[in-house]
Amino acid sequence: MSHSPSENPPPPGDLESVMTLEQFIIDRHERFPQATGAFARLLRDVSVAAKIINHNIRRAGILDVLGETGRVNVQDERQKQLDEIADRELERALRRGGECCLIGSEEQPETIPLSPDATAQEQFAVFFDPLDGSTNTDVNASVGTIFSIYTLPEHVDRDDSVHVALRPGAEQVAAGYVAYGSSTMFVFTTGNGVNGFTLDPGIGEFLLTHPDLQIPAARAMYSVNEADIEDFSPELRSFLRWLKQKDPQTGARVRARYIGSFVSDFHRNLLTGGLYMYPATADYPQGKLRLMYEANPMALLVEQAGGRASDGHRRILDLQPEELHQRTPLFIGSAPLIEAAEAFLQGRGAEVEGRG
Ligand code: AHM
Ligand code: MG
Repeated sequence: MSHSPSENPPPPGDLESVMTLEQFIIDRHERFPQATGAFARLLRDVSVAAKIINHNIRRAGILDVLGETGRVNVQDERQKQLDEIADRELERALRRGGECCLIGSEEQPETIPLSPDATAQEQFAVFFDPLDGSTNTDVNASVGTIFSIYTLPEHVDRDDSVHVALRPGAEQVAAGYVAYGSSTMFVFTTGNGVNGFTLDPGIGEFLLTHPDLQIPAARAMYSVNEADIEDFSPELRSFLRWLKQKDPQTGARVRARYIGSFVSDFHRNLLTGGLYMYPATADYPQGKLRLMYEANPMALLVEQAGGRASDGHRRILDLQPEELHQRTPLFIGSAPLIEAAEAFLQGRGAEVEGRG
């Protein structure tokens, strides 16, 4: 069932009729077996870091933390001050919590072992993009945090943990994102549906506002950096031409929306229907987005919401990662649109229904 904001909104100030993120995790305990106490604490740690990051983003102009640090990260991207703050807060929260034995971040060259002598029942590995779309921070546009959670087998040697943790996305036990938009939302899955929580800044709690999210099949929005069109393959250009035709059933036309912040573009498309694409380009021959902390977590979310994620030929969640910062082309969104994209990219565009 897709969420409708007008459906029985709670009366203002009536907090008894809404559920906090922590209550939700405890209440749904039996519905996802991996939701042990340790897992609940791990999610709490991520949500605490999200609140601190949110606090910094909301005061960014005042605190003068906008702009670059003067350093570049391992991927030759200029780091912004907020990138560093977000990375530090996530690492701190996960280190303090003690449930996580390994992290991998977009802002760090290598995975970092946190607690080699982990005594927690589970040994969680968490991969994250601390501040996705961070070029948007200087212009007051929305950004996000993305996270991906795996469990490691017991008794993993510290030196082996990195290799053991690089597993296909289908093995994630949970994934989610935080969207710092006109409100701040925490959206996650444990492989049993997708639920969205909105931060009530007055009480500092994430409240369940978007239960059981399902991505509409509608050809509503498409998100791609079309400035790169000269780099796109003829098959991809054909797909774009097809996409822009009127829907043969409804007569509706697709709209273009590209914020340049994957979390924000993904979140909008999840609510409205549509797709996000970052194909291979001359600048990024393997695609721009990273498998472990961008494509995989969003792929798990979109599949749990009834959508699909592909590199154009293969399901994202089946890709075997070789290294932490590996990139992949990405086509993600409503299932019929991703199926059509794959058909065009694989030279089967003529089979796609409604092709004019
Ligand atoms: P980042 O993680 O360094 O911010 O890079 C990923 C971002 C995505 O959020 C966004 O969709 C894309 O890069 C925008 O790239 P481009 O400016 O090439 O369109
Ligand atoms: Mg990113």
